[in-house]
Amino acid sequence: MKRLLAIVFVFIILSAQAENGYDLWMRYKPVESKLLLTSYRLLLKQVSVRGNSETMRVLKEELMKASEGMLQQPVTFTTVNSTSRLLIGTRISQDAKALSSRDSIHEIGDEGFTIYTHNRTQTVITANTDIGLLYGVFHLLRLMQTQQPVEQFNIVSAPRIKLRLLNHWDNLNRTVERGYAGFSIWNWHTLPAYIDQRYIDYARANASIGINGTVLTNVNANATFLTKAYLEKVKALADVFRPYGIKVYLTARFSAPMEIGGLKTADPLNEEVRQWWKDKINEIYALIPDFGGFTVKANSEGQPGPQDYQRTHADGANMLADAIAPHKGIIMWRAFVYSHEVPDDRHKQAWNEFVPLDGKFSSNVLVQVKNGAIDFMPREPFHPLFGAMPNTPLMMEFQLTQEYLGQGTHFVYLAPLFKEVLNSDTYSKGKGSTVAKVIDGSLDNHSISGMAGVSNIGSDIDWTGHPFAQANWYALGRLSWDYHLSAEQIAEEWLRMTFSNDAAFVSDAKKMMLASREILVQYMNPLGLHHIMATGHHYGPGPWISNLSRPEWNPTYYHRADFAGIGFDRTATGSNALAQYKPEAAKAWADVNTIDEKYLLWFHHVGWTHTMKSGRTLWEELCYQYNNGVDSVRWMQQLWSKQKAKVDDQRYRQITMLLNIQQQEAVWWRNACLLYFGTFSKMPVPAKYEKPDHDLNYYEGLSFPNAPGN
Ligand code: BDP
Repeated sequence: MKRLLAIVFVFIILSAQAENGYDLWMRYKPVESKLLLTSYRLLLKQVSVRGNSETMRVLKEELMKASEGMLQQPVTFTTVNSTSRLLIGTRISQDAKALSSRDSIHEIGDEGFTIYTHNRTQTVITANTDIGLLYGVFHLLRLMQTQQPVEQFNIVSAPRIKLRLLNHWDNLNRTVERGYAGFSIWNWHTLPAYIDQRYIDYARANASIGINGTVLTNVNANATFLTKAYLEKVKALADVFRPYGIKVYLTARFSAPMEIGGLKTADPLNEEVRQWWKDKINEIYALIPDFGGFTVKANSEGQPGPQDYQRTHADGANMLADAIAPHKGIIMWRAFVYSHEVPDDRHKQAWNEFVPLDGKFSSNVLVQVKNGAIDFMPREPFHPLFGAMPNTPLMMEFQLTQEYLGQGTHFVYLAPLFKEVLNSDTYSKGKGSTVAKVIDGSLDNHSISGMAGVSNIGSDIDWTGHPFAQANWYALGRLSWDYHLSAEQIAEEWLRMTFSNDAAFVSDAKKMMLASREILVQYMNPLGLHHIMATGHHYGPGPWISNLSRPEWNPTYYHRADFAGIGFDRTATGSNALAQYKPEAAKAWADVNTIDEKYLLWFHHVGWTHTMKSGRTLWEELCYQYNNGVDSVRWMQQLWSKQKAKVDDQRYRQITMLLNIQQQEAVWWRNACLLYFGTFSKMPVPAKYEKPDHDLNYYEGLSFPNAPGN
């Protein structure tokens, strides 16, 4: 018996230490520095908290959890101020003068907070709402987790973007479209009666980074989610998320009035259809009074929509917007549209369809635009719609799940990609009209604004499959709160909280994170190549594929390799997609000799012997890029191997194995692409580079009928 107990005890200890990634960036590990420990303990010993809403309850729970973990000390909560070092409550002004000189409480809105030090002894977290306080507490905890001093605060923080959302592409049967981390975390079968602890931890994680909404369902929508039984399930989730400031949203299937409503049409101008949506929306709000609204994919990739009735996107969006307006809900109408019946360059189609509709959308509609004009590629120029629809609030859609960036196995930190897009200048109102200013509403004076990330979350124990993919979820939250944060700053925070405060580890791991996206571009889609993944599942290279029914689903459509050269001519001599940008923006890409070569083959069809800035020919440069990408993955492997003593064994091994896969796949990409493009360039790969271990036939013959996420 004793032995059994001992075994159980050892097991409990070991499993408590096991780092499987479930705790994300909220691990609350013991603070090692004695000095910091003393000051943190003093601060959290007794905390005065005013208010007793559900939000205040979860705020206290979080403080308790963090304090017990980091400081091995419980928190005593009181409502009296005098002896507490930390005061938390709405509109506390211990020091009214200091507050007003600090932009004041008035400017931080419904979600912002301030943290200030009063009389050198008290720390005050205050806000206009309890949610603001919760964000303030998470901010304070982040400072402690990353070992910052807590003696002197003067922080004012408010989100730059109003709707900070995750988009789950999750289906009724728990598969996740383009999901690489297991099944959906929503267990529709056991909802509403069973509340998985994951739902609560999901809410905590999101609140800790400022995410305030979640679209629960796939954009390729299923009308069943709008039936009574499923709305009860959605309500159960909404109830869990509410204290954390998170609203739920759904995707609306445009043909729902026919599929579940028994109507003969879904024409947005038909009275019965309009009434059906009004009734449905009223039903939703009776269950979920703070329901956020709908995301809609319509007339895109076979989805139903208003154009089925010769109506416009605006007709469709406004019909829903009018029905939801009395409840203050919003409609996020996606601009991801293209049609095989339109012979024009796919790059141009969204712009062609949406720009004429600018100003025609109701005031509670946002048009949701992917960051680039084609589709979540490793690198794309910014979408030409940004800056082209000043009378419509445009929101950003990024993809966290790495559909086209190595899926579940490649180490790719996406903040540099997000920042590259946000910092791009549209020139729509002169220099400095960045994409960030378009989407935060400041450029064109919009009062609603949004940023969404297509979720990379699934049922895997560590949520995202690849431990480093958690950083992409984290980065979306942090950047939608404040896009001025640098990719480096975000990486550093995340690493310290998720792995370790060890300076050498943070420095090495940060190097890997910051280089990782460029490395993937090199071994996958260098020099502006795009959409040359195998079709359907998008796993691995498939530049040779040309037999799909829709031309724009074929990689050959995008790279256009021939004996003369390679690349898509989108200048005036080609599709002229360039003309959709303001001339100042287009200028940077128009000339094959001056263009930033990162975008070269995106905009130009270039001869194989064209001289690049490096002095190499285009063919040599392509060979160099692919090989350098592979070498750089090997560099990542080496750098990671040095971290063994610095991180827990489980995640160390996990990442080691994943980097091995990434290395093999980078080699696969390089070999397949160079062998294939070489059939056009008719030039050999320079002898100094590694020889491919198979011929082109071998690579063309690989098939993956069960690749995930499809
Ligand atoms: C594509 C995905 C597809 C999505 C589509 C979308 O391959 O699964 O449904 O985007 O965003 O990239 O609607």
